[in-house]
Amino acid sequence: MFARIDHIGVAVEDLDAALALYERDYEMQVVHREVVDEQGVEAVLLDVGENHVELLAPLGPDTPVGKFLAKGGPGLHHVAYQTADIEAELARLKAAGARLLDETPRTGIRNSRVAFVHPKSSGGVLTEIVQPSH
Ligand code: CMX
Repeated sequence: MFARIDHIGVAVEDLDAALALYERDYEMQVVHREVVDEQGVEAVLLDVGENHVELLAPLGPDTPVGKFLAKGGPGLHHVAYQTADIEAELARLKAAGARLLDETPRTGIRNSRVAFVHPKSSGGVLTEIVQPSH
């Protein structure tokens, strides 16, 4: 079962320009910034209560976020749900017919374990399952 929304991922062209909106105008606090090579992004996490907004800038055009920006420009990229047992979630979703982009978890931000479900099998919403490292 999903415990809660972990974060909402937002694709941006320029992290520092995006921070002018999220940090200065929305007054959200930056809690983490990291280059996640395995996902082809530089990401910034901002606190919103117990959840986060994750700003995502691509490391290059031939990355998931780079292609997304080229196709439609900046905007909502994915929703991430948190779980304490990602293998169990993936097995359950696979049995339910979900199109898993990752059959086994990959390394995500802050050393979390993550896996994605294709938007075509989740109502048009790219969906991430996250198991935090702690
Ligand atoms: N949300 C909703 N729909 C999306 C989407 C998104 N983020 N990205 C692509 N799509 C849609 C496209 O618009 C396209 O739809 P149409 O066929 O109707 O035009 C379709 O999905 C394309 O699917 P595809 O050809 O299988 O794949 P793409 O090469 O466009 O890649 C995806 C899309 C989701 C498979 C790829 O981005 C992926 O593997 N994502 C998972 C990893 C990821 O996104 N990492 C970055 C975030 C990392 C992090 O959070 O740390």
